[in-house]
Amino acid sequence: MSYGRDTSHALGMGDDVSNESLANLLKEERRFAPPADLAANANVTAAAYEQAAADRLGFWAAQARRLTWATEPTETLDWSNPPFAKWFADGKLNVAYNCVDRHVENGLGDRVAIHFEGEPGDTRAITYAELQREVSRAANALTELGVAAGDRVAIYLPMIPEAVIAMLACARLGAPHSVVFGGFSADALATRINDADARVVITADGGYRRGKPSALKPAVDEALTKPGTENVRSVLVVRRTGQEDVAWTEGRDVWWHDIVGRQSDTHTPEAFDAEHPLFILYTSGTTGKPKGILHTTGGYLTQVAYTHHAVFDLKPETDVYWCTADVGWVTGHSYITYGPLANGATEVLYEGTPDSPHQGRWWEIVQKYGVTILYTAPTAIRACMKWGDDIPAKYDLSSLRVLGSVGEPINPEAWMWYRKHIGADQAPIVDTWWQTETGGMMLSPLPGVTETKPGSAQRPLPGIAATVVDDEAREVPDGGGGYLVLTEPWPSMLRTIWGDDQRYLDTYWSRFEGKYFAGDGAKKDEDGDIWLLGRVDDVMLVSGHNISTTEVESALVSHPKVAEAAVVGATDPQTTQSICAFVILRGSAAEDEGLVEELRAHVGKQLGPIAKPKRVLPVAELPKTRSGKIMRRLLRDVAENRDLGDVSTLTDSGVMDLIQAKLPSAASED
Ligand code: 6R9
Repeated sequence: MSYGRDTSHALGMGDDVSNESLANLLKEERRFAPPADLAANANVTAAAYEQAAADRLGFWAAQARRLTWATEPTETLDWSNPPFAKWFADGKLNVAYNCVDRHVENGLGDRVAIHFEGEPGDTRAITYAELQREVSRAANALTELGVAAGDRVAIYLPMIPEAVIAMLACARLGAPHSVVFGGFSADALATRINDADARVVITADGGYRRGKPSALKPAVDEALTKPGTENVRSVLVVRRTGQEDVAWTEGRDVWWHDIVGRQSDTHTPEAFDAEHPLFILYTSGTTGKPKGILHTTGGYLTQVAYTHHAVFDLKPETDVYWCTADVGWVTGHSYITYGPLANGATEVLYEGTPDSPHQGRWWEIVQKYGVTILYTAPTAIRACMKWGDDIPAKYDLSSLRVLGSVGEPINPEAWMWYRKHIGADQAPIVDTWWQTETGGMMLSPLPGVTETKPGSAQRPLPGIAATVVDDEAREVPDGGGGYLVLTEPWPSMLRTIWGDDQRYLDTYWSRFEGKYFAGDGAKKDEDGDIWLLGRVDDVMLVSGHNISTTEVESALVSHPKVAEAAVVGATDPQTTQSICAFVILRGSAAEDEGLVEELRAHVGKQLGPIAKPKRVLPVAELPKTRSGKIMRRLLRDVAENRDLGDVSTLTDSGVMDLIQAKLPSAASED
């Protein structure tokens, strides 16, 4: 198993470039204490760290009591066959019952679970009582289609309530779901259907994107012509756009409103073992076939419910929570569907993009519903920065009290913008580090406890054990850099890669013995707070120095003319690799002669001459995944004049044509 190039003096270990840059990032000593009223009423205080440190398993056993169990677990962790964990193994529960029915039984049936805002402006408020009826009907319909516990169901839907309802209906039946992002191609869908051997696909005629209906069903039809998808016997189709030209395969395709509509709205949930599979979610990674990350029920639900309660300080009676993620991303699974609903939250679900029909759409939604907790990704924050401060300023955002970030390291500049222009210089920002594989949040500030620092995910949450190690697995001292590892099992950890235990061992557990290797570079500052530096695979090697993509990108974004940046190392005969930067300029900035030099000089000043990009290319867009992560692999292909590799997980494939078209002129600037 290879982890690419040796990164031994990696990511700042004795490397003057990175140490200097961290000093730069911290030079203003910007720290923000929690607001006093939030701290005084916080769900979780500093005592949680002590309790968890004194008795980690006891701490998680106590968190498991947030759930309603049909059979209470007596065992917490079975780690007798590492790294194959069993949490709460002798307990039994039903996940959908925990997310829906128990709230109705507790007298909260009239509470709104979901405020749905469709892209065209249609709305729907779904109470917990209605959600219970909808989920029951859907579960009855799936049963009629022959779905039984253990059968896999693929879900390929836009961001509409049926996506959440379908997930919960599967969970209710113990049928693991595999949600495939609606932006993925027919090929990507077919690969995932095949790998999970799905029996039913739930889709829609289409969804709305930028004001227009965009068809989904044709991709399902195409996927099902591909080898390995023969076992799909039914396709359940939600009517969302009402397009007239929906192709139909008799005997296989059924309308959701027909079959779900005619079911009974009651359904008795069955309790399943805590280790019963809940879902498979595919992560693409940089090479090889997608990995089907397997999550189970009891431990997963415990950790997502606890972290949603602790990190967002959720007060379900008064808060209105909004996570802008797509349900096809793990963030949508854990922090739209399972965590918030297990906690009885009221949440917003929005179908569209932030700039449709105008660039104030998100802030209009915050104002309309009085959103108090907002959870989004750095890529979206940088896009809003690019559009200008005057846009959010037009709306009343005073309801917001906690702001979250996830998906990438958040550049200090974007963090400060988020705090000032969205959080009124008041709301704490929780920068949450975690992965599809971790299932739930792992590192994050606590909003009522932590003094936050722009750009740092800071500390492992209570009950989580993480650190930074060097190439020899030695924990680095404060001020040192290396690899982020998780040193103890955690309840919402992946259990394996679907159908491939060996790959699970090789990918995550073989690099450092007994430790989970996350694949991210990280650094500890002088206080022991952790700063994420990007994927280890993306680290650049320039004249013998390892340079982190995150640091060069943050330096670029700290220039007033830059809204967003992506850097890659391109093969270079003199220096092994040279840094090639792709930048998106802020609203008013012009792409003039001197700009490229200005930006190179700015990075040189911030990080040292070695980190100066050799090339700087202003572009209109960057290639992104469903979660807004920049696909640096594709940019590397462009920078090295290669044909593009697999683009099937790109949200907008036209972006690459635009970028390639830029290249000849830019290259001649060298
Ligand atoms: C939840 C999610 C996981 C990778 C992870 C890391 C990056 C996520 C981050 C972050 C720095 C944060 N990442 N959150 N990096 N700070 N707060 O994103 O899952 O799509 O599987 O990606 O995302 O590189 O390893 P997933």
